[in-house]
Amino acid sequence: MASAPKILILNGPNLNLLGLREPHIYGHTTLSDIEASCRQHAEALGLVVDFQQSNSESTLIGWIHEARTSQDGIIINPAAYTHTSVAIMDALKGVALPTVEIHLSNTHQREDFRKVSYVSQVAFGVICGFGAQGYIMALDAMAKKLINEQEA
Ligand code: CA2
Repeated sequence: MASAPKILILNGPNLNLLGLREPHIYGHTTLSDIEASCRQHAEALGLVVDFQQSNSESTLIGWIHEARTSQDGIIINPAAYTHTSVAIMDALKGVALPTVEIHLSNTHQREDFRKVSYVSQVAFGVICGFGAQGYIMALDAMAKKLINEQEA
């Protein structure tokens, strides 16, 4: 890959409320804080990021489709759609880009319905329970896949 790999970072419904509500579950970091640290870390890794959030399943699917020809990988926190959306799973499968699924909380320690993820079936890795640090870990995993593994 000659130019810097491009990574789409997608955030699902209600993640725009991060840091503003329910800090006992999701912490005090806002989504803007996460975006800033992703941009800084991506630059250090030699990646370019497009960071987006939507409360609409349709909008998220549209961005996934657009990524097929414009991005090299997808990092996604599908939020509640993780547990419900066959449509997002199908879209990710359809574009066939390397995908990492992330969650701020440890979904396996929470309600039973959060233990099911449609997206995990089409992700090469899943990170959960590390808070905002999970986004940085996902960028590291993506850099290893897209840069280091090409050179090996
Ligand atoms: O732990 C995660 O990252 C989740 O994807 C967050 C989702 C939840 O439905 C998933 O099961 C796990 C919820 C995102 C909502 O974020 C809020 C943040 C502050 C206040 C209210 C909601």
